[in-house]
Amino acid sequence: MLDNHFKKEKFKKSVKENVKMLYRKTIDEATQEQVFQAVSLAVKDVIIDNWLLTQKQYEKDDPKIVYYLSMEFLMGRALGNNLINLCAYKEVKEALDELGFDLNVIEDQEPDPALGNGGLGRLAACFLDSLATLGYCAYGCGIRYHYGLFKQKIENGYQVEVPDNWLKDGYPFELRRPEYAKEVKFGGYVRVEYDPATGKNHFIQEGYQSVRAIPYDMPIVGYNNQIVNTLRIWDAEAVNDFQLDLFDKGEYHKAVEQENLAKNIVEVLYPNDNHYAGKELRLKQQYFFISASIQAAIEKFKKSHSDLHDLPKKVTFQLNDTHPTMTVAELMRILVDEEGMSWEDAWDITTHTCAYTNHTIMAEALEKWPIELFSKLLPRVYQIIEEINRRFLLEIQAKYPGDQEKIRKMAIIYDGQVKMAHLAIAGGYSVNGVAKLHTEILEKQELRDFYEMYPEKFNNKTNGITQRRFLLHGNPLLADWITDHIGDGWITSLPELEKLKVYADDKKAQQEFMNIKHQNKVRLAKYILEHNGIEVNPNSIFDVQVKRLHEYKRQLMNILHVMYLYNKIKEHPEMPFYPRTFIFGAKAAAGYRRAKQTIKLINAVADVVNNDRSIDGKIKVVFIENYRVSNAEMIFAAADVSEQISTASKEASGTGNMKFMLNGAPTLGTMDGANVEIVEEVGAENAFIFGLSSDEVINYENNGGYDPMQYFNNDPDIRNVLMQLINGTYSGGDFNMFREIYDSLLNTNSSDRADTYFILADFKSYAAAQEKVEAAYRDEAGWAKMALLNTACSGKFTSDRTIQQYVDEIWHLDKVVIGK
Ligand code: CJB
Repeated sequence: MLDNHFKKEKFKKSVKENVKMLYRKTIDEATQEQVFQAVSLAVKDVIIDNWLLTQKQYEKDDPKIVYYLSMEFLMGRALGNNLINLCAYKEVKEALDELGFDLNVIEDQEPDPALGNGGLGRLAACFLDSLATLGYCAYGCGIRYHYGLFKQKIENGYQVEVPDNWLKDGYPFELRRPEYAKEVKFGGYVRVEYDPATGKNHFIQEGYQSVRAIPYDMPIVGYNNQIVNTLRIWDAEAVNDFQLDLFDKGEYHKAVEQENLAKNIVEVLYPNDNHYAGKELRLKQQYFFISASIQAAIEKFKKSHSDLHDLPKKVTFQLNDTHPTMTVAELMRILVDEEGMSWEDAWDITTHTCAYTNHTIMAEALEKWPIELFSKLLPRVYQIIEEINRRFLLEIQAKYPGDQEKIRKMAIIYDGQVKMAHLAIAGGYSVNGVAKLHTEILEKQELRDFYEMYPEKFNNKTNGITQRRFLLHGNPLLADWITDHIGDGWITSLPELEKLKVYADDKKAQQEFMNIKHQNKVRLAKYILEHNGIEVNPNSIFDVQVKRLHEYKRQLMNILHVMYLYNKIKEHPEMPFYPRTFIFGAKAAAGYRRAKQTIKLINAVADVVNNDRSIDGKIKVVFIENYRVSNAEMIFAAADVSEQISTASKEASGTGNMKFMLNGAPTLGTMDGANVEIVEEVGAENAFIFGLSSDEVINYENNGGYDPMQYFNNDPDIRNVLMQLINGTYSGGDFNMFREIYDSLLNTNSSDRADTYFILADFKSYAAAQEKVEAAYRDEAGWAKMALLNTACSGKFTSDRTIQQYVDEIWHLDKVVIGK
């Protein structure tokens, strides 16, 4: 699908024109950043034509639409990805070469739009890519945060957060759409007006403050199919910049407040992952983007349909976790208050239009809002939730007469709090988990009462990732090699990778495969040297753990194991040891103290180990600063070992695990999340599995009986490592620097059980699995086969498969083909 705009000469001309128009410069005077802007505009020009075509086709076909509502979209850079999906990457690379520019350097000029924290936001981005590629009509709806996730600097071993001003130079791929602005109302009170003519009450919000929601659209380019969908992110503006009438009435205060509300609401993404902060501003953000998105969706629906009762046939609102659950109440408000529908009809429509995805069972991530805060900020929406709750409790009572326990556990409003997950389950037609194990835990443990009441709503959708970004773009050498061997069908049909299995024992294929891995390791080593000043050996094993820093993900266990290995090498310098580079990348939430201490510990260990000449460079530890989508692509491509070591039952799915597998890195992990399915696909002999099972963990949690002290007392290796946290080994003699980490593992002076995440229980089986990794790596042919099989068996984990399952089992969308 080579659009003629990408005929090289024409493209070059367009870039030069753009440089001239934008900067009054000739191309050889332009900076790399200016060339990035000019190239992006030239690409956008092509995209816009397809965007229009897509719009026309949608108008003609009138397909069902999914609105993917999410507080987070962790998109990563767009330029390279757009070129990949337009099938124009190589042509543009050549064109730029001829102009004297390197496409890689130009791509590097783009800020990483980081409108998300981690897995949940990146999943949303992969889903948009698959939806467009599969030809489904979908809108991503979110917030145009002025500051995305902070940039991480490491100073003296500690994380320092730097604001991410990603819009500073203007973002070339977005399109402001003021004609679709919506008004969103906060606060005030509800006046009830009885209408004798109809016998109905009308609910009128008064004395409120408003914000104008302005949409910005970003194109989502499908792969090689001319489809361009839309990610619509909402910005906020004051309703009137200068409300003269308010000034006249002396309400200066109110005018300023409205302006501040607008300014604050979209200012910054909350940097928490798997953790709910409970701030009023966050609730404002949620209602802001939901109200605007639902209003826009209803308006769009009404343009081409006369009966709102048909909404469920044409629209699904998919709630990405509980953050957008306000949708249930806002849709009810619009249908009842604005469209004059009966409660019963509105409820029937709502409960056939909304669907909810659960992404975590971590208790601290469960959103519960105090009713005072909620009702003050959103008085009418709160009334509606009260009514939903009242009716829901009647339903529970009818099903379980006299069972107060059910009410206590299931009510939407209880104990002065609004429980968002309960609202999402009651108000929707589907509840899904994100991996088999996770969905099972939801059904049997976390949401058991709801599963018992509505078994038909529950289903599993194992996560997936897009191979277009994480292989075709991120690992071009491997992508080409695969295409040379099995053709390029895998780009849109990942299970075709299975055809690589016949090469698993082929010596030449093995060598080529490992040679590509080596080149990717050299590329990463260069990046590490440039960005971290650490020299690493590409012939060592690259053992990688990259993901958000969270106690349940157990980066701490990883670094404690490094300390243990280092002790062993020091004690037995002669013992055989295959050189290893332990690579970490992780941002910690700004207020998460324990996580930040772990970062310091990793860097402290790195300092000691990397500078100890006596160990001959056998171990290197690298903490890659500012882990994000753009460097992730390079890291996955270069990894030998994929560390997926969360406490079993805690990681809902994981998606990094899939990206490593796709790039040929075997999993070293627990039987948690989607690791279970990875092992199912590739075989236990091609992974390194260790640790407590989720049943064992849950059993300890429910029944007690776990005593970490026992490991400390009985295992001298463990004791030694833990003592080094408090004897100054890694802190230049400071006994207190890592005391809190030590206490968290052994001491119960806090209310939590010590070693909440069973690090000591799993430590020795982790160390044993690590030994197996080393032994396996020494067998070159064996390792090459294992690595190759990981790639060959990763077909299930494409987000194309996940999306097709959402379509078949939840959304029931119609496929669209341009020009048909
Ligand atoms: N997840 O990234 C987040 N943030 C949350 O607040 C809750 C969950 C993650 O979602 C991913 C996508 O489903 C999962 O793969 C991951 O296990 C989960 O932690």
